[in-house]
Amino acid sequence: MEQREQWGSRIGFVIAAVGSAVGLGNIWRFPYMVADNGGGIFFLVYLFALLTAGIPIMILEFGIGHKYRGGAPLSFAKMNRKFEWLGWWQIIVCFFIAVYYVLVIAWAMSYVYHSLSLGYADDPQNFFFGNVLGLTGGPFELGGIQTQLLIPLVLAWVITFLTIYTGVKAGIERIAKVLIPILFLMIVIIAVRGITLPGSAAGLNFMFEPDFSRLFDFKVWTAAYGQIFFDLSIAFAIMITYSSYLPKKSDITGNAFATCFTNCGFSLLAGIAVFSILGHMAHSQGVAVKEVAGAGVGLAFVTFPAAIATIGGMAPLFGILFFLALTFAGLTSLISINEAAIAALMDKLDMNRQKVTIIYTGVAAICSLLIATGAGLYILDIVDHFTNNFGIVFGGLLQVLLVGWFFNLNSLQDHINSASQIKAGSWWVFCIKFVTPLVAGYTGIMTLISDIK
Ligand code: VAL
Repeated sequence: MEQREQWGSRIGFVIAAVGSAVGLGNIWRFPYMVADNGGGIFFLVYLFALLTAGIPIMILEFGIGHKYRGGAPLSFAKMNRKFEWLGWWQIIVCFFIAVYYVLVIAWAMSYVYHSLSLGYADDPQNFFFGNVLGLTGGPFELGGIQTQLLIPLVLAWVITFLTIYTGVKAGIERIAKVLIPILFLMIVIIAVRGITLPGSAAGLNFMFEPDFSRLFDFKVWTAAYGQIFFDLSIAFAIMITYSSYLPKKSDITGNAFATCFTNCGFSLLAGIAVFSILGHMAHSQGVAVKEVAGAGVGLAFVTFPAAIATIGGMAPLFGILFFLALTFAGLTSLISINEAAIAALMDKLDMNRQKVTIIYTGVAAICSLLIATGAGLYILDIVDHFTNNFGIVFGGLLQVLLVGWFFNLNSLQDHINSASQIKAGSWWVFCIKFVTPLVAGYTGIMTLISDIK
């Protein structure tokens, strides 16, 4: 057996983990989750989910990967042979996410190009559904893939392939070190521009003002928990895989806190950037923010482009910055989603990185081309719903149940604490054993019931 690859440095690992966590989930998904789920109340529940599930599970996953030094299936199998299937469940989730995730990156790439002329500004709805997605008829019309999507789609796969093929340190770590700082800079520039626009305060109020009547709405809880899992890349094999490349002596909890806070800080910035600009658009049209904000998956591609156009002279530049940020964030995450699956296959088949990468990315790329048709958006919405609310939430739930209740959690706790400055104490055990299973179980079951109805 070859020796397991390693990150070049601690900071390299944290940047790669942040690169995975910060993705479309933060820029594209987070704002529409806020908009669809009661504004500030969603944000509060999201923070609760971060503290009780996000951080504890990140520590757990970093601990598992680091202790057992394998991708998710191998790590779970080393804990207990009977747990291996859970790892494969998480890998299947990765596969489904990768196949649609790359599509959204392709949309973002094509919007970088269209920002030059603001081609999307006049009629953003028709532009997105007609020009970009090629939908002219009903929702299930299966049109052919648009050439303008084919090029970015192939490009996204080529970048992903080359990065993973090159390896952990020379590929994944290196690309994250280049793209992530640029990404943060771009979002800061957009947020600063956003909050200096007239009307931005109304947009921010919309994001932060809690509608307490929805505090007990299970949909808000489901959305917030689902968002935390997706957003932090937890419960679907990625963080276990990334931490399996850490050196022996590593500060597990410190790394977990750094990754979680940087990621959620980024979501906050992205939310501020998006809602302040939406606030400005609402202001210039003389309507309430609520009326412009609720567009579901289309928020970033239909509503936001229209809002960008209201900025004035610098609009094309801000369009480019926004969609480039989306592209960079998406690529470093796409790489991690595929790395989780590739590492698992390498462990299982005892094949080298290069061979597995060629086969796996080839298959995934073909599948994504197949759904990149006119019906892509609808497929995407359905797959997103199922992978998040069932695949990820139940995968996370089973993980905390199995590891928390059917495994000696204390031995893992000792391992985590051996080189960590902040200790994972009884608060951590309490969150893993009780809080997360209860909330994730409740929201998962409620969603199942409402879907069946
Ligand atoms: N966490 C990433 C995101 O927020 C991916 C890996 C799902 O987009």
